[in-house]
Amino acid sequence: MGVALELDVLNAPDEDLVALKEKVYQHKIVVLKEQNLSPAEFVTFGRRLGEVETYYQPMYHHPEHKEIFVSSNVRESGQQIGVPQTGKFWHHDYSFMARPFGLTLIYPQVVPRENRGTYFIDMGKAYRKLPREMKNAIAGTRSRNSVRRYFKIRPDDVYRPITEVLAEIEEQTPAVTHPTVFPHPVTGEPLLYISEAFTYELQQADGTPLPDGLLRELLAAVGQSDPTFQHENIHLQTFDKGDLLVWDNRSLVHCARHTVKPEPTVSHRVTVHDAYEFYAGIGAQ
Ligand code: 7UC
Ligand code: FE
Repeated sequence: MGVALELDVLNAPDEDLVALKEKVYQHKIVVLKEQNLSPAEFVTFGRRLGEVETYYQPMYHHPEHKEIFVSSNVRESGQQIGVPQTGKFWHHDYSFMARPFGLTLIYPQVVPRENRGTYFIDMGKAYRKLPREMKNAIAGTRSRNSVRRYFKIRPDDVYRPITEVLAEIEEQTPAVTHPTVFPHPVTGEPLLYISEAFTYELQQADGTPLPDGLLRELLAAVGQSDPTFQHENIHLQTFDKGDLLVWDNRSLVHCARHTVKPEPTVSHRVTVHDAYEFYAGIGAQ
């Protein structure tokens, strides 16, 4: 999984960007080396790839460019910018939303010395390796997804009753239904679309819930419940300063590395809808 590429992302002709996306669909992660982009230029690059999605919660926004999601534990003149410790759980970005995006772009700004990198699992490959009985058990089923277990308490939530916060989450981001398995719109590869963080139930096509044990078994089989990150499906993608990662958010679940000792880390993210439906027929139900 993963391939490195040199590309002048702002000046390359459109066909090079089409080729870049082809590489992302094929190799799942592309690392663009030696990038030197301002936040505005990072957004411009995102726009060249498709429709940029702005994160639904302003707490994550870059102060000048709301299209940039900031993950940071570094205070700037005493101020918290963005949100610290994001994504430390297995997930696809935005799978708790009705219309997730196909591409995630991460541009690390402050790279930790140790503990750098992000864990990934290729859920196409993981699906292929599942025992036949498990594939049969989930054929034609769908998954229910919600952000509720990983919603971050905001500074303004202090002293609010938890039940009020929970009600707000359900109202603003009601649970969504997606197919448990769908073919990648470009490669046709079947992708298992479940995550430890956001998927809370599998159901039959008629809405009948499947036993919780099945979801747990699937997550364990693909490597999403291994606390040691030693499962053979888990890939640690490292990066250096100047790297810009583009990955296939349909195929990959990812998990931010658990830092043993806290080190300064800042990362900018832009997310993009490509020219294809996330999966065929999304939004039609
Ligand atoms: O703070 C976080 O870890 C954000 C997470 C709940 N959502 C990221 C996403 O794009 O799904
Ligand atoms: Fe993420």
